[in-house]
Formats: sequence, C-alpha cells, structure tokens
Amino acid sequence: MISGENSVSRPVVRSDVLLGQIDSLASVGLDSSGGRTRLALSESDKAGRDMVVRWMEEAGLEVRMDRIGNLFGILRGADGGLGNALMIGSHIDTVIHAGPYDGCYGVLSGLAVLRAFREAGVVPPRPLVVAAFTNEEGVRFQPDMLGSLVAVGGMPLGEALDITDGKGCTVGEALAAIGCSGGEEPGFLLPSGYLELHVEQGPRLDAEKKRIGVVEGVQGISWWRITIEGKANHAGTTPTKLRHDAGYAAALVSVFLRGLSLSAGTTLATVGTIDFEPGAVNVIPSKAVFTVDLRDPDGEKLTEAEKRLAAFLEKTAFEEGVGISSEHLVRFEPVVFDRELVQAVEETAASKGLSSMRLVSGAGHDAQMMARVCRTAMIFVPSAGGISHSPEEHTSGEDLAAGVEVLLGVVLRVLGF
Ligand code: HGY
Ligand code: MN
Ligand code: MN
Ligand code: MN
Repeated sequence: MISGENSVSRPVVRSDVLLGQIDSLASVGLDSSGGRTRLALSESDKAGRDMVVRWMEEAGLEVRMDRIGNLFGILRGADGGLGNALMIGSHIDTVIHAGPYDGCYGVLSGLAVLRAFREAGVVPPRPLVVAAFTNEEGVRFQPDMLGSLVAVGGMPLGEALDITDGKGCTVGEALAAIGCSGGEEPGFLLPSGYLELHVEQGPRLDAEKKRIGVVEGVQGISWWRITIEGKANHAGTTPTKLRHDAGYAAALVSVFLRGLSLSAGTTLATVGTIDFEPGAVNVIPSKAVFTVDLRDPDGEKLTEAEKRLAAFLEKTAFEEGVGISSEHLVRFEPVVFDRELVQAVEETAASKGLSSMRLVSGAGHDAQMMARVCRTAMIFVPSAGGISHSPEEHTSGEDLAAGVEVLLGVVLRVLGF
C-alpha cells in the first residue's frame, strides 16, 4: 500500500481485492490435479474471460475486444483518445493442470492499477489499458503468444484464424463458439509503452532471496512437431535387428536432446508431448508424433541447436530405417527490453526497499511480442521452489502485493507523477 505520502489524489492499490480476484479466477477450470485447466478459447477460458470482463466493467473501464479475442480494459486519459497508451498486459489462458498465477496475476494487477486511478479520481495524462491476450500458452493452438503476435502484426489475422487444434477445430471456429470474435481490428490499440508483471516461473529469485526480478529480456523459443513413420510388427516375434521401431527412434531423439542441452550450456530442450500409433502393448509402434521445445537466450545458439537436431533426425532415419519429417511450429527471437524502463523497474523496487536482481526470462511472454512495437519491460516476483506450469505453483501474498506496488510505482513514474 502507498502509506504516508498517500493523499486523496494518489492511486492506491487494494491488494486484498487483487488477491481475492486471483483466487476467484483460479477457481475457474479446477480439475482433478488440484490445478486448473483453461485452454485457450475453451468453455473454461470463456468463463474466465467473463469474470475478467465483469471486473473491468465494475472498475468503470471501457471494455473492447479485437477479432482474435484479445481483451482490453481502457481508462481514457486527459485527451480522451487511444493514442500513446501505457498498457499493462498478460494472459488468462492456462496450460494443463496450471497454477493460479501464471498470466492471471499480471492481468489482474493491471486491472488493480487502473481501478486505483479510478477510485482516486485521477485522470491519467495518457490512456491506461489492461490487456488479456488470447492463447499465450499455445497448448491447444500453436504458436503460443498468438493473440499478441497478431496484435503487433507478426501474423496476418486470416492465417491465425485458420490454425487448427488437434481435433481440427480452427481458431476462428473456437472464437465464434465462445462468442469472442471481437469487433476491433487487431492492432487497433497499440501502446507506446508496455509493462507485464509475472511470476518468475523459475528458481532464481527464490534461490537468491530477492523480492523483485528486473527482467532485461526474454530468451528465444523454437517449437517443432516431429513425425516418425516406422513399421508395425509383432512385439513377440520380430527380432530386434529387423525392427523399424518409431517408438525407439523417438526415444533416441529425446536422449539426444538431453545431451545437446547438457553440452550446449544455455540451450534447453523438452519433449513435452508424444503419441504412438497404434498404441498397443504388443505392437511395435508404426508411428510416433512428438513435440520439441528448444530455448536459448542467444539466437545463434538456438539456430545451432535446430541444425544439430535436424542432422540427428537424418542420421536416425537412416540407421533405424524409418521416415522422419518435422514441422517448425514456432520461432521467436530473443528480445531485449527497453533500457530506461528496465532501469525504472530497478529504481522503483529500490525506492520501496525491495531487493532485486536482473535476469532474462526463461519463459515466453506476451511482452516478447509487444517489444516489437513499443518500449517494454517486465517485473517478476518469486516462484516458490521455481515451480510453475504445475498445480504446485505458489507465490506468497506478500510477494504478490510487493510486485503490484512496484508496477504501480513504475506506472506513476512513467506518467510523470
Ligand atoms: O512456453 C512459454 O514459455 C509460455 O508460457 N507460453
Ligand atoms: Mn505466462
Ligand atoms: Mn505459461
Ligand atoms: Mn508464458
């Protein structure tokens, strides 16, 4: 809370309301894992969206949605226009069995900051906007960060609307099914500054006992879908030498990727999904389809990892007598955030007596897209044990409140208060 210097005209965040809204949103899409699953453009995503829209309206914001389903709550500035906006954004869609804070904390903190201006009766000199971008997670539809990518012109709307999920449903059909095909053209509201508050989702702040992460950028991301076509055969009669085992070839790739990341140092590699056909205990898999997630803060090293993967796939196809094809789903370059905004985050944390450290984000964020079009920075708060994309994701109420105070402090500083 801003105490002492607080006067009626200074916005004050009510963190109790924020924490209550985080808990309420976290209860949408609860599943048997103890986490929640609100995949992009699903019914549960819609339920979460409805909740956030209601809170935006209750806060007296103007609510707009674009044709890819990006949601905006707007507090007009003194000039009444939409130009030169300062935007605070993130996402409310989740991965499978997600924690309560990934994305939601940033959207609801942005809403809390705009509500603080409204309640203090302070008209900002520029428009303030809170944004919830569509499909940041990329679990149901790839690529991830789809809504912000389209908003910044990184993908034509038509191409995005034609993307299909694993059941052949397009983004356009899914948007229509939940009534979220908004009326605004993507990019109708591009800010001149963008801030994103997020849980770190990694172990560094927690390990180093720092309260605030001053995020200098986001590492590069490269996603692949790999299909291996082997030969089904009897598990009990086929000698090993005669096998063309798609399952074994997939396992070789997975082991290779672990070796690649261990030898390359900063490169991370993950096989997050894998399916075998026909999928029977006594049939040698004829087909394996799996995804690869490669990350590296250095774009050239990410490219090097992609090349080494391609070479290994070729070698494995020859040695195992299988066919291997790969589809490149995502390639987002590392981004470096705006130096002055990063400095403002660091100095604001210090002014509130909060310890901080600079770091590069391991996770992707909508800020990675917004950095293409405007001055952008992120603020992290610690993730207990570095855990995220898991029901065990946890951040203390004190850290959540500290983060939103830093966010408000940076907003006031950028606006010249
Ligand atoms: O994959 C990511 O880092 C992001 O959460 N979509
Ligand atoms: Mn996130
Ligand atoms: Mn995430
Ligand atoms: Mn993310």
